[in-house]
Amino acid sequence: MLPCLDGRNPTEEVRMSPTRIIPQPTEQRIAGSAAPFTLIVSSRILATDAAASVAGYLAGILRPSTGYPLPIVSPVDGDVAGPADIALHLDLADSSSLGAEGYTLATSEAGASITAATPAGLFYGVQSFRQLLPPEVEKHSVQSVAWQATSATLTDRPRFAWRGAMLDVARHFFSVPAVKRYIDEIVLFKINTLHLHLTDDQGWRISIPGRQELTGIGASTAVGGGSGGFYTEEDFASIVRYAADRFVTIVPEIDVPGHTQAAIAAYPEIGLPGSSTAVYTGMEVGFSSLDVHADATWQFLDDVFRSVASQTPGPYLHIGGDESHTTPPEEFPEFIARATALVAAHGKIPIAWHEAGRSEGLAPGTIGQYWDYATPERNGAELAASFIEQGGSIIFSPADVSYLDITYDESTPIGQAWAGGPTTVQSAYEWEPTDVLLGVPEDRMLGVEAPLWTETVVTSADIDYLAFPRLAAVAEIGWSNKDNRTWADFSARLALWDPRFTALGIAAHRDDPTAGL
Ligand code: TNX
Repeated sequence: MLPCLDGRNPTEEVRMSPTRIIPQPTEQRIAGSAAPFTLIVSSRILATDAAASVAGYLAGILRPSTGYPLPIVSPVDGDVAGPADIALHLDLADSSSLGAEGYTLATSEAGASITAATPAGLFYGVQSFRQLLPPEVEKHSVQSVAWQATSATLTDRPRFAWRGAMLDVARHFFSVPAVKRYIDEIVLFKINTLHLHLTDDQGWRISIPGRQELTGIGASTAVGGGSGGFYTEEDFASIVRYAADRFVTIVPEIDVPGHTQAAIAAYPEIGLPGSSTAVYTGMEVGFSSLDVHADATWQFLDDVFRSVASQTPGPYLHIGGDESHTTPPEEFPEFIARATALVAAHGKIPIAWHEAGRSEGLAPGTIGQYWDYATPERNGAELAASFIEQGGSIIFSPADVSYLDITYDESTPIGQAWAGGPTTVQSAYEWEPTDVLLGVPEDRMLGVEAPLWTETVVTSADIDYLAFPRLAAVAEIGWSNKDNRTWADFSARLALWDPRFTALGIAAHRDDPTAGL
């Protein structure tokens, strides 16, 4: 008999992954006869100093809903974990088998333990552990529930190093708490990178010392004419810290040479001669461009890249490069070569959308972000290949399956309908990076990223609705082995996630339950 099935018919249940965890773990065993782990009022979290911050994060999840004190105890000699305790073990010797982000998790009547070679691995073990507990654990007030976790043993590590989400804070601005909320949500699915699209035609959202007009004028509006907003240096630092505490790397994007109307409104001398210098609040793309030849442009980019590099501890700086339709085509490759070199000179690894592959002078190691479709329809495949030929690697964001702003179906009240849409949860799940670009070695595929463009997205509720559950689908593609995942199994696990989304306060989209089954 399988344990605790929420009243579902057990014969139905055995067809799906035993632990129901998303993303699907590498190996999982349910000890059929063993009794579950039970959290009780006297439970403790055992963790050495190096694991204390992850232990604090775990306690932060468990204490509000259980009401238990759950002290974090540093084990001293002879202090053995009891059957109601959760023990976090950091064991560097495990790095060869578990890698930098893997973990093992064991739960049973004998106790709960998570072992990893790194704090990041422990953190992912915690994300799996919380999913073994009843969904009410996600609530913020004390719940009266038996806090049992299925008896299970997991050994788990990610397939790809890059498991990303992108949030466009330029079309609409999202406050620091809204960004932190999204970080808390994406880590549920073991996402480790948050790409912030910080600048676009409709707004410039990061403070650059010495370039006051960027935020004075450039940040003053948004799509539809709202009041915009921007992150001060302290704001941005607090996002970066909050992300780092959750093992998320922030990747800042300064989109150039197109998508630059907000910057041009602030500093007209960097725009194409004769072009508009007004702020822009519409939804068109591809009409603005920096003046590639102007010294003012390069002085501007030097100021901006220097500041953004210094505000960002992570190794990457994204320069956009997409949809630069009014940049003279013969000047675009040279611009990209110079811009990627400038990023490298400021100590960061450049990333650019796949159009930048038109340049044969990419700075060494420049990463391409592919957004053509899962079956290429434009020239994305050849442009992505150019990054590989020049020694770089690829992040996969096929627009028709991973763009979270595309509508789910005809009735989706927000979002956009291009990119082969609508994009169902099933289509967000049923694609495979190694099938997109043939001939790219797997070790040059960094991973996957799901972008959320925000022309039509205004609130955190809007973010939640478009991102979930499709981000969970893309996260599983990034984490789980390809031969270890199927839509039928994923959709069954997703259905069981439903009460957890509710408990978390995430009003996720629900597909027609009969669709795709
Ligand atoms: C395409 S494809 C964009 C964005 C838009 C988005 C809307 C690419 C790199 N850029 O500028 O916001 O479509 O879905």
